[in-house]
Amino acid sequence: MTHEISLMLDHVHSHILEFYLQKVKDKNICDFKKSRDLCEGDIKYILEYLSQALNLESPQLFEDFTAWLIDLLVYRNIPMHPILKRYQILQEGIKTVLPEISSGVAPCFEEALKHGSFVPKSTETPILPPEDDLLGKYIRFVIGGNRKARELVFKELKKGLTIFHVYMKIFEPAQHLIGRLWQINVISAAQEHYATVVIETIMSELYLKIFISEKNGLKMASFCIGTELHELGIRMVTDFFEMEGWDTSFFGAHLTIPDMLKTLHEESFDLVAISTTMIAHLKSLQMFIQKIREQDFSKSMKIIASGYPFLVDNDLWEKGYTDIKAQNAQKAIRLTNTWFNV
Ligand code: B12
Repeated sequence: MTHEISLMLDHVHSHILEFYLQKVKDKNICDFKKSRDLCEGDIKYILEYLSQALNLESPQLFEDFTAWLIDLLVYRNIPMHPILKRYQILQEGIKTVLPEISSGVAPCFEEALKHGSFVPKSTETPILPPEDDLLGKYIRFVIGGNRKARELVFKELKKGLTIFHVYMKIFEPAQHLIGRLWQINVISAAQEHYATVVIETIMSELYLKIFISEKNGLKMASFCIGTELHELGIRMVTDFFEMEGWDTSFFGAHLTIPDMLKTLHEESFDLVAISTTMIAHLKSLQMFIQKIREQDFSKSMKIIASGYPFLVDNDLWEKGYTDIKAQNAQKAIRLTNTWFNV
């Protein structure tokens, strides 16, 4: 039902936007002349997330987005009042342009406004792990732009630390913490980018250790969906499959659906793994999976999808996304190996 509401909302998107901009101008909510584009951009963004949440009947997705947005703005000293106002005008706009969907949309706004999501989750700077801890050292080097981050990882690998440990106990928590520090305006986007590049470099160097496992005869392809740029997670998942004996191909981000289908068509993969971090890409993910399922070549192929939105709403797996419900690489490997009798 809310899937139809999402389609209707998309259809009248430009009218709601017009209503919104007019109201903002009339009520002089922001310096409209100066910030028209910003205003338009923001509201398009909000509408996109609202539509994604409606499409999947998942108000939690909109609530999660709202909480994230509030944190982001508050830490940049942008007061919360105009944001609240924006949501109100948006609701008013939907009611005016398409009154028949207004009650269907309401639960999303209600969910977003309850749980105190209009209050930042925490106003404290997250505490870095202790300085003498491996993760603590690594993260300090990375934030400081210090090349010792790479050295540290290789020294520990030499001492016997596993790639699994490096990925899951250093890289993943460090990246999540770095993301939070960027969100609350403690570190810059450039520092965040540097952290990613450090990991990408190390991961490439590790290929010599990863691509040596005995093969089990199964092939896996992995992608990020659409314009999703968060590649590291699915790249790590792919490496774990490779180390488990799968013959893997990591295709990364920014391929169109026809390109991805062509790739799957050309080689016979047993498994396709797809990742999305941004809630905004869930519709593309749904479309891609639907297209794969329509192809003859997919009859014997298994599909797994995961990433951040699946952790926000655990029910997403049941909404036609995936053959195997696995939120992490280990579970995905265990379940697919069982499925293929490995
Ligand atoms: C690095 C980073 C980037 C890099 C990505 C570079 C790259 N090559 O990957 C760049 C700079 C491109 C980027 C851009 C953006 N980012 Co960013 N980014 C991050 C950051 C800091 C780290 C991501 C990462 O490397 N994670 C490490 C991996 C190992 O963890 P993971 O992704 O969770 O993956 C694990 C699991 O989820 C799981 N998994 C994932 N996929 C799959 C699939 C399958 C099948 C399975 C089984 C498991 C699985 O397994 C993985 C391993 O355990 C995160 C912070 C965070 N909390 O994630 C923000 C973050 C994700 N980004 C964010 C934002 C907002 C953006 C931008 C919109 C910023 C902007 N203003 O432009 C853009 C959007 C780009 C886009 N269109 O996708 C927000 C998202 C907030 C939200 N709730 O929507 C975050 C959370 C930062 C924050 N705290 O605000 N980002």
